[in-house]
Amino acid sequence: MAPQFRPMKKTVSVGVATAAAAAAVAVAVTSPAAAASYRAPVKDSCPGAVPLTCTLSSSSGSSVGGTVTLTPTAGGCATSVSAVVTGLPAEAVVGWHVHEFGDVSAADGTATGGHFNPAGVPHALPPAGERHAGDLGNLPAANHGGVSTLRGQVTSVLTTAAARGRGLIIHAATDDGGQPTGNAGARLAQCVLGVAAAGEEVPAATAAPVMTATPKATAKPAATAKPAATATPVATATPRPTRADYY
Ligand SMILES: [Cu+2]
Repeated sequence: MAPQFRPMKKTVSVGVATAAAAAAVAVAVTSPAAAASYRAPVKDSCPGAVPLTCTLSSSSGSSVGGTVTLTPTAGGCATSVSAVVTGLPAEAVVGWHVHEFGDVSAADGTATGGHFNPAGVPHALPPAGERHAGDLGNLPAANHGGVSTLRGQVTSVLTTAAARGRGLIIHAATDDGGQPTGNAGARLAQCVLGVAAAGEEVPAATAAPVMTATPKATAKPAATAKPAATATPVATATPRPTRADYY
């Protein structure tokens, strides 16, 4: 059951303080019991995770359309983004972002406001760690049919809980990372990130490892042939594929 604990990511961020602290944490984590108590206070639980879907409507006179999906990963603390965007110029590389508002009432997309940026940090391109939560960077180059396809790339600065109900914009130009918003030009398509019918519940999984450490409280000790064995649903701890921060 030891292998299920993967608190390394947090260990790093916490351990940065001093080498001594890092060493102490590293030692503690080697013990499952210690790991459980160590994880508890760490912000590693991201409640409200939910799969989102967004059906693009053209704006600014374009014929751009398509669908975008956001899927929670890492216990809801990161998001896997996929998209199929049509109607782009062949080989175009265009910027796209999650914008502040889920208001698509303006024909030019401006009612969606600026980039979603709750942390108030500068604009940047992925994988920069400090960037707008809505900074998705650029879509892959469109093919000769004008279709850009993206499959499951992870952004660790955006949660689906935060993105829910906000706007998404496909731009006309490449996001060059410049301030304040990347010079990505006109807004060619827009949509509102809504809850997908596919699945509602994505448990705030990360709390699980800590919780499952004590379910020995379950009665019927003798009844079940393997009380200890069943106590290890720790395996359900969500995988943390976060590292591939591509945006
Ligand atoms: Cu934008």
